[in-house]
Amino acid sequence: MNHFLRTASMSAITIQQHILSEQQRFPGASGEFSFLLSGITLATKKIQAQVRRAGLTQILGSAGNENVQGETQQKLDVYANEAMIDSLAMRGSVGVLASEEDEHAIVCPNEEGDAKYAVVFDPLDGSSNIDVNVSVGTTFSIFRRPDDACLSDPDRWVLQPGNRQIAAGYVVYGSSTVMVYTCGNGVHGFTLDPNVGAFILSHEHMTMPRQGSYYSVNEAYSNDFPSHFGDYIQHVRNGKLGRSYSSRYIGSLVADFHRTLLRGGIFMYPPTQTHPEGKLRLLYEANPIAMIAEQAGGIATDGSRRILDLQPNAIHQRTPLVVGSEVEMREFESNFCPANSG
Ligand code: P6P
Repeated sequence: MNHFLRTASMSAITIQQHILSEQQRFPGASGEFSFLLSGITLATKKIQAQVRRAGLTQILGSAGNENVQGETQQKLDVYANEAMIDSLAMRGSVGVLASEEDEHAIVCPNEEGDAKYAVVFDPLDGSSNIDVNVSVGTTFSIFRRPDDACLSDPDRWVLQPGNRQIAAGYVVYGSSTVMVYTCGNGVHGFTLDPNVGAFILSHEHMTMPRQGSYYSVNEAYSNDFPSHFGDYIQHVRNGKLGRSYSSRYIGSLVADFHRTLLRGGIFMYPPTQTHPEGKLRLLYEANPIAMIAEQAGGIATDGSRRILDLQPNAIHQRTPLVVGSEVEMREFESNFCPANSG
């Protein structure tokens, strides 16, 4: 094999190279946007290094306190949160951060006053699965500063509807570490090569199958769900969508959604008695997932309204989430959603 062929076969595309090519779509971004995204990739490499060693470094177990959600913070939650903040706060172009682990938005040091972006994230989603070695994930969502927003009112930077995200994505720490992101120009996946320490393009232009063969819901709460959700699940179970389905539920949103993105099907977290507004958080769980889903040809609602059109009023606001393939989602919307089916 001649040199060029050999080189070509080795020329993997790193996420940095891909981000730079995406950068061209943001005139005037002058490299700040790609620098911001590289801050996220750096943080997630640090997080995955700890997730991979959790059982070895006594990092398991709770940090002994609770986060704003009233959930016991795992030490890895704290580490992951600090990794994201440390990697993003000093990027210059970032003015405001909002994290699942912090009650209030974080204003970043910005002497020039020219910060353009806000980043919202869940540093380690599904962390209750850490000690049992089940996949967990990091989610992120990036907004431009609203024209009339200033750093004295940080909430204005992040309380934007998901349709204003300029980029969103997640990292799933599973059998391999995969980052999936979109800048509004399709969905692309990168697998971390631990030998090189780089995210390498492994899934270009990801599209969700029009129909899958999995439904994903915590069936322990079936008696709690509004009846149309249970009716729909029974409809799917009875083969009314033209095929048999399997149930898959990991209890880690990023992992459950990643399977739905790759294999199709439907994921549902309906309202329950414990969480009548839904359990999942709009800003840093539903919104990034919904942007990825729509960019890949899927659909994401709160059971009746498009997730990306919801106007948030609070950073930790919760929402029901129904997300998945076109066939399953249209069937739910047309024949089971009270708002549409009359
Ligand atoms: P349940 C993890 O705590 C999380 O926020 C999501 O990652 C996951 O989809 C959901 O909660 C699981 O909730 O009530 O089924 O355990």
